[in-house]
Amino acid sequence: MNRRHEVVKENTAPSSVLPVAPSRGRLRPLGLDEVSITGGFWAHRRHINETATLGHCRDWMERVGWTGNFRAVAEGRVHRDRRGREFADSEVYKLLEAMAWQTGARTGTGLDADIAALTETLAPAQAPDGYLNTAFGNPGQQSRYSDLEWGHELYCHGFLIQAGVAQARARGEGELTKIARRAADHVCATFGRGGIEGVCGHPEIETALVELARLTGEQRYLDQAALFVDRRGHGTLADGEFGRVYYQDDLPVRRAMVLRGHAVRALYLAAGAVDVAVETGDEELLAAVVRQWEAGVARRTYLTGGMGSHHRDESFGDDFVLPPDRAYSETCAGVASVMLGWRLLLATGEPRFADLAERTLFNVVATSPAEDGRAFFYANTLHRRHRGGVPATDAPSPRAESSLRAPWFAVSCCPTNVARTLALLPAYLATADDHGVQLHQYADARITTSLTAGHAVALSMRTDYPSGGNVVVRIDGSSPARPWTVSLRVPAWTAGDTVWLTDPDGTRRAVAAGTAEVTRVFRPGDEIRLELPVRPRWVRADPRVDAVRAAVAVQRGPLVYCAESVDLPAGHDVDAIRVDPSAEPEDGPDPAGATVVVTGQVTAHETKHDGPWPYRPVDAPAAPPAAERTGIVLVPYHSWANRGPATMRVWLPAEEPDRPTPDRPTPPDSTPTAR
Ligand code: FUB
Ligand code: ZN
Repeated sequence: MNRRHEVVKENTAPSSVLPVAPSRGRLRPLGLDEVSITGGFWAHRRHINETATLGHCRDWMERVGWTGNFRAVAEGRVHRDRRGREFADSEVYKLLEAMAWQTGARTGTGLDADIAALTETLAPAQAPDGYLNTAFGNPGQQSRYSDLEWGHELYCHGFLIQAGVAQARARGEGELTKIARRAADHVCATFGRGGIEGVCGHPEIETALVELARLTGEQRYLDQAALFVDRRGHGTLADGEFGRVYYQDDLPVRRAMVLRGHAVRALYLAAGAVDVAVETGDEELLAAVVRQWEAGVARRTYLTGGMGSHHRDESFGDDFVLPPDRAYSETCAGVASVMLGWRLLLATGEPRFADLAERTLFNVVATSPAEDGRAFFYANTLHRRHRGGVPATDAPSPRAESSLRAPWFAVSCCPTNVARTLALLPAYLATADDHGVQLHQYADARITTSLTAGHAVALSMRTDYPSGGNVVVRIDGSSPARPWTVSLRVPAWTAGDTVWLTDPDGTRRAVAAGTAEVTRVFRPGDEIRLELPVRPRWVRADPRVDAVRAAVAVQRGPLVYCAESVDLPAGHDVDAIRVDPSAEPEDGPDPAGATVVVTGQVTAHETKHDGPWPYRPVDAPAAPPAAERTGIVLVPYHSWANRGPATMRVWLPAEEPDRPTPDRPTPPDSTPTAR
């Protein structure tokens, strides 16, 4: 038994508007009625999400026929008229979930009518026994559960259930919740003991059933989720094109050592396994997921937090197989990684889970949507070699095409996943326990909660993060006056720099990466100041990440930066950049963090110097001749491709040590071949 991951505390007084509501854990989540984001980076994106993305998704789903599929079922013509991939129903459910959380955050109350209209559309398609799917089981279609490997029926039911839970938590049980419960009852009746002894090719139902159990208090939903988790890994799914590892059916969850197979599948499964482990007190299962997370993060994760390096099967690569130009890093995998990290953080209280979530939120989730919230990256490459075409605006794009975000995809799982994540984002900022409030992510925000019955606290954060690193936490209220603790995550990216924390009495002390705490009888107006050293820094990869061995990247606070061809002189390209890592990267002109400038060379169209063979003996002279050294502008990775077609790279090749540069000639006694 791993004591470190023991779930120690019963959660007794949760808010009602909780995306994830474990009954036990180290930390108690706060609801969307307890935390609000009031300004800054995320407030802006949440506003765009609410005012543009939600409607955009709803309109596209109508346009491509995915909402119409439900009408086609009700009218008995779905076998003829159905549109979209087998999992298209799930996008309607994810949109409903996003809308529901937005209403829970009290800003999106105008969405109630949209939720009602969409619910009315799908309700008549539900069979009397609760089954609801537009691709299977209706007259003229393949029979129910005849293709567990690829059919996604349980996956779709899972998202339906999550939407129903979101409605219940945000606005109280409504029609959508009732539909979701009927679907869950059907799943339990069909896949429970004595039923079909199978699992879905795409995990998702597990986490949904646990959340429904948490909502309703009904044990059978939890039992069914636990059954699904334990059934996986025993080869009930066919050994298909990508092997059973693709759907994590190669090994039981408890025995697996690392995140593997299809990235989104692996991460949803891991999230569901944590949910089951927490509710059943199964420390072995929790420890197994922590072990997989550790190995996956240490050896299979991009600098951006992105996961999954295989385009072919959207899967994790082997250890250290993280090629930047083939990074798949699907947006949904980023969303799923944040979901998993949140559950692990609640269960264990360890800040490392919030560290990765921060990295992933800023560099994957925030990267996907365009500035106007109406186009999205599906794959999040770290190196784009070709400018690519402009994606169609009147038809869905293939999933990973072009350097530009596309308005919609034939497989459009990512936009709705971004939408629901942004809608529930305030819930990821902070937690509480009997002793205080823990701040995990920094944003302008207001927090009000009760630590114990009768001990209400209120605080607010003001910050320019991530442009700057100053965070001011102000105590707005504490009643009655008694000691409690404010805990602040000190991000792992600060390692090596000094982080300062100033107490309300003005005492300033250095704090280390991890968690910093201030405990006292707070008075309204008390302030705690955290000074995070946000400055551009070079980063290198473990040498086993062969693909970027001779390259460096820039990180500034939690943000990863990239070179984009639109910032280079005409006729130059990102593939012709060589940087000098001995010269520190510097902030560009205001506004803070908008650009970073590094020193290096950019030769004009290096690829034009192609010879007949791309290799040369190491002692042969390098071609082309070195260019003048210059300042090279980098921009935050999340902002790339917002200025038209461009090439881009995160990892920048370092100047070759054996290549003379105009102002730094090779010393006469150097022995380049020995380096
Ligand atoms: O299979 C459903 C979703 O479509 C997956 O999660 C994504 O990777 C995409 O393939
Ligand atoms: Zn996706």
